[in-house]
Amino acid sequence: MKIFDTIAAISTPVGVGGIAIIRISGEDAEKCVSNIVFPKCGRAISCIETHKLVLSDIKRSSNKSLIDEALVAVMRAPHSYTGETVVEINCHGGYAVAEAVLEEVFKAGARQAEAGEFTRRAFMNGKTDLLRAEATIDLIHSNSELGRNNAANVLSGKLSQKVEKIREKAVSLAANLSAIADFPDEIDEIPEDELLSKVESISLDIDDLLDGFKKGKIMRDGIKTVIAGRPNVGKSSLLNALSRTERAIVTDIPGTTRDTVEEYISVNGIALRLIDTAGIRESRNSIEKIGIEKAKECIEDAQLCLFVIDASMGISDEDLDIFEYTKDKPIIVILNKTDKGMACDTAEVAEKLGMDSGEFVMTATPKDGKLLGIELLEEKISGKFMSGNVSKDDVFISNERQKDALIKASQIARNMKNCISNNLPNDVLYVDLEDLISALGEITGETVQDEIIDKVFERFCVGK
Ligand SMILES: Nc1nc2c(ncn2[C@@H]2O[C@H](COP(=O)(O)OP(=O)(O)OP(=O)(O)O)[C@@H](O)[C@H]2O)c(=O)[nH]1
Ligand SMILES: [Mg+2]
Repeated sequence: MKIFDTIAAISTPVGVGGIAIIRISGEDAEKCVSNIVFPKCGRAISCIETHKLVLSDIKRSSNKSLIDEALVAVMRAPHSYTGETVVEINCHGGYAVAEAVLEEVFKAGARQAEAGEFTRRAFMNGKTDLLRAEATIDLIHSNSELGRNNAANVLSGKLSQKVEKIREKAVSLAANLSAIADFPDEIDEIPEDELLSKVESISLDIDDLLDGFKKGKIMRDGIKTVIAGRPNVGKSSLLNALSRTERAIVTDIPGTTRDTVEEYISVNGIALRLIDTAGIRESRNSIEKIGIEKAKECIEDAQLCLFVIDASMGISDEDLDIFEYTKDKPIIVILNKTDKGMACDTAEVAEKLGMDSGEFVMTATPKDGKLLGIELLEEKISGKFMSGNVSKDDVFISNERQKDALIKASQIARNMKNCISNNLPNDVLYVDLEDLISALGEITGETVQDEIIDKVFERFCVGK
């Protein structure tokens, strides 16, 4: 166990709420509260059972005036989140109480914890690996069911186990090669086909994990989705229908939406950052012009474009001009206002857009009428990004750091296969294998550099 100084922070968000939690971790955690926490049972905090909540008076150290009544728990090392002794004070929420308690804890010698410092200590003390630490922050930030489920699975160690299994295969092969090199007369060489199949198996496992990245990233970060089209085709109505809100203003005046309007929604467990934009057209109005420029910028960095056409008007040259902007994006074409009848047939639209009409979704989103096609649209959106079923137990890598280390490992494995096919000596293979083991160790944090660890914990909030 490494020894650090004692840190403290308010772990709950700032603001009015039922409770606030002050967390203190370090060798002197108990000492830092011994003069301010007075259990109602009359015992000193040092005599309180570990991992048990005790109702206590929290008093100022100077004049023993009462700050609050709180539930306090001591979790003695090494059985705590950080691996150090941790004290948690569950006081009343709000602005003044937690600040007053924290001030007393600082006076007693603790210092303000930095962002993610509690989890960083857990990592340094071997309580968690880097994958699981990242999952902690992903779980806190998750805003969709699939994102939450994946983060929870990673936190439970499922991904670490997968990586560890691949690493074990590589370590075992390295041990074999090393034994052969040390005792060439006693241990037989591994036949080429057997060697190749061992490396192939490692390579397949790595690529299998890499294949899940796209899904994992979408689960974690969601999809930036822009609704685009001509004025008045029903873009804002669509945002409202998908978000089940009246978030965007809907009127029959073309050019109603000027600025972008955003709403976070969940579509079949996937988070969508849904952005409604100004209808694109030639405009002389300076405000509308800015809105139209913003719409074009939004389309440029969107991951999905919902391109809306007013089916009751048919497809126009203006529609086709806007479609040009969306050309390189994953796109779903929506034929809206179908309740008013169709002025075009889908084959004609498909031909003009150069797409398969099976890709279209027909909707009706009248202000006070019946919505149609919204569920189908949701299925189309999720289907576009989540092909195949995702089971509750599946676990995916989800960030660039994990992906980069796996790509490195995958390239080394490919290189090893070439080495074997070209009959290069085992010591060349052994060097590659060491690099591969190190790349896999980077993922779990076993062989990772300090700067990468710093980057991981930068994303954390204070108090976690
Ligand atoms: N009948 C019918 N009316 C619709 C439908 N969708 C939208 N509307 C009406 O069409 C008008 C324009 O709808 P909006 O959602 O504001 O259209 P928009 O594309 O956001 O328009 P701008 O913001 O001006 O670009 C409103 O009067 C809506 O009630 C639909 O499916 N059927
Ligand atoms: Mg609008």
